[in-house]
Amino acid sequence: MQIDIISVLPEMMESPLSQSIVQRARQKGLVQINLIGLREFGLGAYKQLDDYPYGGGGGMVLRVEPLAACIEHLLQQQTYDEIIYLTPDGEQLNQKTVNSLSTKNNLLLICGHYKGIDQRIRDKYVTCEISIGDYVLSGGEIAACVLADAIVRLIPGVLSDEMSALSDSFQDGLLAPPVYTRPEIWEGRSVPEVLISGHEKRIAEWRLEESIARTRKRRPDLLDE
Ligand code: 6GU
Repeated sequence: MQIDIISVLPEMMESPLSQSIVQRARQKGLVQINLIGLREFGLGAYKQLDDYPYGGGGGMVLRVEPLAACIEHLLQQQTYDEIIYLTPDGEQLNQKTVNSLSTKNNLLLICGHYKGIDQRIRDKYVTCEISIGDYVLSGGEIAACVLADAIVRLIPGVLSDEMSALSDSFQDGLLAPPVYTRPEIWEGRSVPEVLISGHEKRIAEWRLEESIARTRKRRPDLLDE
């Protein structure tokens, strides 16, 4: 898979996408992530990227021409299955969308900034608009890292069988059950006896019950779906 990310601040994403599971996936060649700085496509001597919104109001808007030039430059090298704009007014991200995106080959992510990007870029190029929740971030970069991380861990070969994403929260529509490791007793608190019993069937039943109880308490909306 290839994930290209356009941003005014590409450096912001270097560290989060160069650690842990995402980094291992990149080293194994299972995903290629390219951070593309928009600045070099800026206008004039000052490489201008933004301008005042027509009709007034506060904030700045990313102009059409630098974004269009950058996207067209990339489109000369490959096509994309989806061109995704990260924006708080997008569709809220969930595991189902992540699962679906993890089956694609080429994704282009566009990070918004300031008050957003000129609507004409969205009309012409963007196939999918995603928000990571009902709150406002300073830019799309952190959201792009969230999306890329969630997608990359689902690419076959990225997680070992033991780490399998199938036991993640949400993957079966339920929150994950509690987990424990050594020591067996800590400050008088014991690990649930069933987990030490060695009974695989009882352990599986206990985990399912705990998952359902936790989901009912914290996220009853998930049980309705
Ligand atoms: Cl994708 N971008 C910004 N700027 N804020 C957000 C968001 C995205 N998702 C939630 N808040």
